[in-house]
Order: sequence, then structure tokens, then C-alpha cells
Amino acid sequence: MPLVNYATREITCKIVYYGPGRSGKTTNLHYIYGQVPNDRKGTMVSLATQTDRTLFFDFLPLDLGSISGFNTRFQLYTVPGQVYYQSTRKLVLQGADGVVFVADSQVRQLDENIESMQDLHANLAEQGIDARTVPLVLQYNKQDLPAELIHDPATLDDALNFRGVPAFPAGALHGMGVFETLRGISELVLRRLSTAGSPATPSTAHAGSR
Ligand SMILES: Nc1nc2c(ncn2[C@@H]2O[C@H](COP(=O)(O)OP(=O)(O)O)[C@@H](O)[C@H]2O)c(=O)[nH]1
Ligand SMILES: [Mg+2]
Repeated sequence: MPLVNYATREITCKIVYYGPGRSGKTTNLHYIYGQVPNDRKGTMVSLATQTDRTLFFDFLPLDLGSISGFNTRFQLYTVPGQVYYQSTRKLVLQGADGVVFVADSQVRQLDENIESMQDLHANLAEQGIDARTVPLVLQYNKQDLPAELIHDPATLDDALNFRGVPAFPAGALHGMGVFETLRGISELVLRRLSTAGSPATPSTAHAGSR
């Protein structure tokens, strides 16, 4: 559920970058962080585990409109991908309003992508989030690698995109597709928010207007 702050008139949405280890989740976050002006972002927080880190920061997007007079703030999180960080992944997924699944397009990583997608579904279910309806986009990352090393988006769609959600080819290392992906998930999250009628409370909702 998004967090609504009536004092600052802000809605905060939590977006989690999920996917197998080394698919490029951290690279996405660093790229976005580097592009957002200082006065529109918080500090990047890094929680270190032994060989990987959970990162997060929040920011106010420049070009996404407000909802019922509330500004939207996004919190972006990455999870550690390695199998043994299961408990961290579950924790980070808690309360997610949207998920970006970052797949590694390399042919040799296909099984890891599939496994991570199954892991996502299981962990969402455990958090009481409906995997069939939660705002979700896919990113097919590392499309900059030589063609013989990677699967094309159509093949990755067949293997991973069961819900037929928006999918974005990307090369996060050079920023390709990063903001398209972010915009894709933001739009889904905001669309869901506005159809849910949020933020509707006795103090701001207009009785009888819906
Ligand atoms: N060629 C290529 N390498 C990438 C791309 N995105 C990430 N990488 C590399 O993949 C490795 C793992 O990336 P990282 O963001 O740490 O993965 P994470 O485990 O998902 O957070 C790093 O060496 C990155 O430089 C990409 O789009 N293209
Ligand atoms: Mg990482």
C-alpha cells in the first residue's frame, strides 16, 4: 500500500527491482540516481550483506503529475539476487506497490531468470500480494551484448512474460531503456492508485462525488 502523508501532501510508492544475481538491478538504480537532480532525491542508502547489497533511495519525479493534489514520491529498492538472501528479499518486497523484474538476457542465464521469477511469485504470495495483479514490468537487460550471447525480447517474453505485461529491452550499463522501464512501472502504479481512488479519506474525499 502506498504511504500517504497528509502534512506534506505526498504519496510514497515503493518500487522493488527484482531479479537474479548480477542481472543489473544495482546498475539501474545507480543510473537513475545519477540522473535525478539533487534537490529531488534523498540519499542512497546501502545495506551491506556479505557479498551483495540492498540499495534504496527515494525521489520526486519531475514529470509525473499529482493525484488529487498530492505529489508522488517514489522509493526504489533493489534486492540481493543470490539464492541464500531469501529472507532479505522477502523483507524488501514487503509493501511493494510495484515490481520491476530485471532479467539478464544472456542465453546462459535463462534458467536463473526463470527461477527468480518463480521465487518472486512465491515471495509475493507469502507477503499477501497478488502476483497476478501487482503492477509489474519486465526489463530485458544487457541487450548491448553480442547477438550470439543473448536472447531476443520475443524469446524472453515466451519464457518469462506470462501476464503479458510491458517489457523493455535495455542496456542499463549505458542507461539504455532505464527510464523507459521506470516510466512503465510508474504509470502502472499510478494508474492503480487513481482507480483505487486513493488518497480518499474523510478529510479529503468529497462525499458523494464517486
Ligand atoms: N554488458 C552489460 N553489462 C551490464 C549491464 N547491466 C549491468 N551489467 C553488468 O553486470 C554486472 C552485475 O550488475 P549489477 O547491477 O551489480 O547486478 P545486480 O546483482 O542485479 O545488482 C556488473 O558487472 C554490471 O556492470 C548491461 O546492460 N550490459
Ligand atoms: Mg545488486
